[in-house]
Amino acid sequence: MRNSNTRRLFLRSIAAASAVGAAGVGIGSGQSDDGTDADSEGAESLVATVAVAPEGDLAFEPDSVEIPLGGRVEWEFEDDGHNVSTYDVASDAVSIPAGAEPFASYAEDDEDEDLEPDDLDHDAVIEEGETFAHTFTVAGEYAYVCTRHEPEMAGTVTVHPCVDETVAVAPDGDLTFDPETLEVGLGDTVEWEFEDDGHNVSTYDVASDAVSIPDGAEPFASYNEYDVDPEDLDHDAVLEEGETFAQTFTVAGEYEYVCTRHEPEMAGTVEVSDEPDAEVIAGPDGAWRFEPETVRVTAGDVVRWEFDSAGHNATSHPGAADETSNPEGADWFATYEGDDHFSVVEEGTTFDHRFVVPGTYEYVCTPHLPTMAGEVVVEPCPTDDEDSDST
Ligand SMILES: [Cu+2]
Repeated sequence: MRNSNTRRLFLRSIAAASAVGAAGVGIGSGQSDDGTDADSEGAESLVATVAVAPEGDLAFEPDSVEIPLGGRVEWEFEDDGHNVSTYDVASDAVSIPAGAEPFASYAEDDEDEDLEPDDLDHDAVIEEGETFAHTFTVAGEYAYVCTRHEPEMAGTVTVHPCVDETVAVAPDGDLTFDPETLEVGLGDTVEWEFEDDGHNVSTYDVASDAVSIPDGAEPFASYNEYDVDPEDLDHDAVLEEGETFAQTFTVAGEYEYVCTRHEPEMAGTVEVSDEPDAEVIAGPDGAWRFEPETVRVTAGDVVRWEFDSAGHNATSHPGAADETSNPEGADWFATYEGDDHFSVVEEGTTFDHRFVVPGTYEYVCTPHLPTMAGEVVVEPCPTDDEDSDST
């Protein structure tokens, strides 16, 4: 169940956001689906291959790779006795972005993933000829090691965000954010581009009295670190000119942020609307169909289902029907939790899902098969020619 914790948190946030102005709220559930066919579209840029211990060398080759959001890295083990790990209980040299989940080549079985990090066997290795793959659903920098051969055996994966809007930080050296107020849609990603040294972006109220975030949202900062309590973060930490910071907004509402070094002059606002990127009407006028049947979105986009009549559901769960399918490494989605695939929702319910892994998702309303089915086609986000390093 890779990334399932992150996903559930996200869905809870989305559900809370959707409650405003909606007659009902759908709560989704999901988990990784590794058993279905990948969509080959854009597969070349989406997948990076890393050789583990080529010719017996204690190295990852290449030792750094870059992929877009929703992309996958495949580690091909060319010798015995190695692993891939991002668990900080196993190594001091690893790091992952705030909001991401640690992963390792020895924590891929469901039963392993239910274990606490301390209870995993961090010395477990993979044999020559085997492959380990991980799909990245949170943008940022990942530093990983082979726990048996660090510090020699270490590598990085950079996952580029899908940026919807940008904000200039200290343009021309001015103590401002430009634009000062930005309006974005639900699930959108904002990237702050630092045009001068010595600034940051923060919504932590332990750092400033001037910040605020909506109920149900998590505070964020350009100096965020994985699994560090707000009090223990360095709220004076700054980025350098040329660096960027990206944040995805999954809870609607108003976010007031500051540069902790230059407030109150340096302050800005992001207004996140409740607007999804695409909408699907389920059961329009009682008809057994999804309208439109096919929606096309970009990685990182939010699709909202509005149930116009009672007795329907929407699910891409691999166990729900033969007709369902999800891209390799992608989370499936469903309007219900658990395995009761005939659970239906009430009229007026809305259900949101943010699609991160590109490919084609075939979903159904199980009570009304075979007529009631639809698909979501997720395109990779456009590649940026410029180097955009996320922090
Ligand atoms: Cu139906």
